[in-house]
Amino acid sequence: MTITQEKTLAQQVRAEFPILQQSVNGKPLVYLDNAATSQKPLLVLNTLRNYYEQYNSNVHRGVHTLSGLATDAYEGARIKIAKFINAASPQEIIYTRNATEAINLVAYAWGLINLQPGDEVILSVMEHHSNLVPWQLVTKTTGAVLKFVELTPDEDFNLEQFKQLVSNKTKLVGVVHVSNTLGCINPVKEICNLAHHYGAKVLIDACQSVPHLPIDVQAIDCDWLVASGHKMCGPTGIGFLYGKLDLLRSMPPFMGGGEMIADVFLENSTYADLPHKFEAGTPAIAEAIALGAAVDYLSGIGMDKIHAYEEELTTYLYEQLQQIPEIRVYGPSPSKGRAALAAFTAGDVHPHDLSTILDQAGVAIRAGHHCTQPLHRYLKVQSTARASLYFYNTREEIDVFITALKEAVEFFGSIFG
Ligand code: 7TS
Repeated sequence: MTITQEKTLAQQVRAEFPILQQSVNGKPLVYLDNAATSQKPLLVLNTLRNYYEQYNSNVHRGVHTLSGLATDAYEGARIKIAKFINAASPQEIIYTRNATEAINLVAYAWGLINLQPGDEVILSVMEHHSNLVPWQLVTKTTGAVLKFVELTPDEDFNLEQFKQLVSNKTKLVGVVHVSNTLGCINPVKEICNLAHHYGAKVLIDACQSVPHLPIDVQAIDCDWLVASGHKMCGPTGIGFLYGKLDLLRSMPPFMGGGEMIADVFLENSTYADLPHKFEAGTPAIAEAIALGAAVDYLSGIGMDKIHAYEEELTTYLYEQLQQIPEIRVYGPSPSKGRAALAAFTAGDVHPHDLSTILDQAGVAIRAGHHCTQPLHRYLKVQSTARASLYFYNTREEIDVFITALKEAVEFFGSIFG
């Protein structure tokens, strides 16, 4: 893809994101915090508004017209999500509040009853807290043991070490597809193959991959996969769990209440079929429908196109950062395959200070541990600054960011140096 085509994609879509048209601190907003949450196109905003203006109603409950419309749209969005990740059936898609809730669902509904004392759960040191803490809680209760895959010297997933760790004792492997800090794209298909050889199940945290790469759950052959709607142009408050049908069928409900039952008696109940068994209570109806619109929007552009565009943009970002001697970027180089983000430090300058100065230039980046505290500890750094891109970002925005970053580094250098 040529540079002209790159610019064309961002330019084509830019006007559809009203929030990006504003100034912050007197400067045009340069939004580079997409790994935390993405911005929303008009299609998604209008879908939310239309729902509340035209057919707001509870789903699966009434036979009246509005309830029928809401139910059709809610279930229609499920079909779109299933197609988007190539699930075999929409029944394999469970709506959750976010990826965190989806992981907790698996940890509690599957982990609590399937893990025994001495069983092993393999995670990696680069996991987001949401793919660590639920497993800490569940292994403490069950007596299962946590094991961790570390990094290669170039700060990538250590597949060779994983091959040594996985065994007949392994019952579950939980791995992030794209690290929100290192930007590495992990070999999830190979991880699934190896784990399945030993009869272990695999959960993929796809929070940072579903918004950016084409995903095919059947090709990956994962047992579960989770994502958050708000990182893929959708609203907050909605995410999903994909699970293989038989596996989801074998799992007991996570939460009890309305919507998830077949028959209720005073002492016991029978449960609804998938996916409703896991969707207790009134769901996030507007948000689910709007997530369907986000999927339409992304599919309309094409995930291959988004990925190709972001690859070039990421390489440019990485190269520009490498030009600043004080900057240390974490994770593998783009030649090894890298997602659209870069976490970095600038000598002794505190990332929060960097972020504050950049904000004055209208540039939004994140500073902190990005909910990967163990990874930061492993890298022997307290916190990092992170610029994360999406397909509506341009080279010119990266130039604005780099210029402001250089000025900030020089400013702090003149104070401390
Ligand atoms: N997994 C990964 C890899 C993530 O990046 C995040 C959010 C989550 C799980 C949790 O998502 P949630 O929607 O359930 O909260 N990551 C970030 C981030 O990097 N900055 O803010 C949130």
